[in-house]
Amino acid sequence: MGFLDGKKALVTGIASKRSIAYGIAECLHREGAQLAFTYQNEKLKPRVEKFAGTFNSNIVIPLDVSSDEEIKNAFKTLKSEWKHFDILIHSIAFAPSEELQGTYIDSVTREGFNTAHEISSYSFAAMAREARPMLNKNASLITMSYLGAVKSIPNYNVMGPSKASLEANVRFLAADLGPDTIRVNAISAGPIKTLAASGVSGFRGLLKHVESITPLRRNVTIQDVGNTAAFLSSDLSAGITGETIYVDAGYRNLGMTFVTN
Ligand code: NAD
Ligand code: 0WE
Repeated sequence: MGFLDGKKALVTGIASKRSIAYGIAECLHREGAQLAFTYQNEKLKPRVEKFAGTFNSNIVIPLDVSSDEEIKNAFKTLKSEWKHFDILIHSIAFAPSEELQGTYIDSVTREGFNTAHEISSYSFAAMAREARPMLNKNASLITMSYLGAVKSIPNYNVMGPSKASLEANVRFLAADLGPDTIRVNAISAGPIKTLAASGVSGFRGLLKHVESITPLRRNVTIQDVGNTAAFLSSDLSAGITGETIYVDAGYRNLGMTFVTN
């Protein structure tokens, strides 16, 4: 008996076993949810098919969120498998790598700004709209954010404004879907070494720094994030919507990062 028995979840954003979406899939599966998956491109297709198999799923759908057509088609395909579903996991972000280094003011371009916002924020609203007619009562939509939404973090640059936009997106979607008893929340995770993070120079140093000063004196894992996603997916969190929940071992509440003990 799991607390997600009988729920159906669509999971986006798996690129590897280290992906946050993979940790979320593990926890949703453990609690009894049935899963469906999307993959960004042909290169990722066989990998995601293999992971789906380990979660007893054979629903694997192409979805590159840069195309409105693909977003529409993904939900059309899902509908041929499931008439209705309960949980949508959005775990997708992208900005051009040149814009994740140097100062914000010098690296940001019109095109990079638009790309980051489109892929990392707009796509969540677009998916929510397509999913809406298929969502059951008490459905839960979850996206992934980062502290750069609310604080300036070196090199995170244009991703910061795009996560701020994503968190605002969560509040507006929560207002629209709340009357249908559909909830929308973000999880703001601490840094985790995933594919998206491995391209970032100085990421190891960032992990070491966080580990040394964060209240729990450790980095978070994809299982920490997955367990919170399972809670937010379930009726245990029925009173929470429009919220950004921090899964960061306490980092964001530090007022000073100077170590005294
Ligand atoms: P990841 O590289 O494993 O996952 C990123 C995913 O985004 C990949 O599966 C990729 O296929 C997908 N993606 C990118 N562009 C896409 C597009 N056009 N269409 C469809 N999919 C696309 O990395 P991750 O760290 O698991 O990232 C998942 C989410 O978690 C992102 O929103 C990221 O901002 C967020 N996040 C990551 C961290 C961290 O430190 N790793 C911390 C907080 C939040
Ligand atoms: O949201 C993210 C990473 C998102 C991301 C990563 C990449 C790398 C490869 C978006 N686009 C790209 N584009 C690429 O070409 N995180 C929260 C992880 C992260 O990224 C950072 C961080 C942290 C934390 C970048 C700089 C500083 C800190």
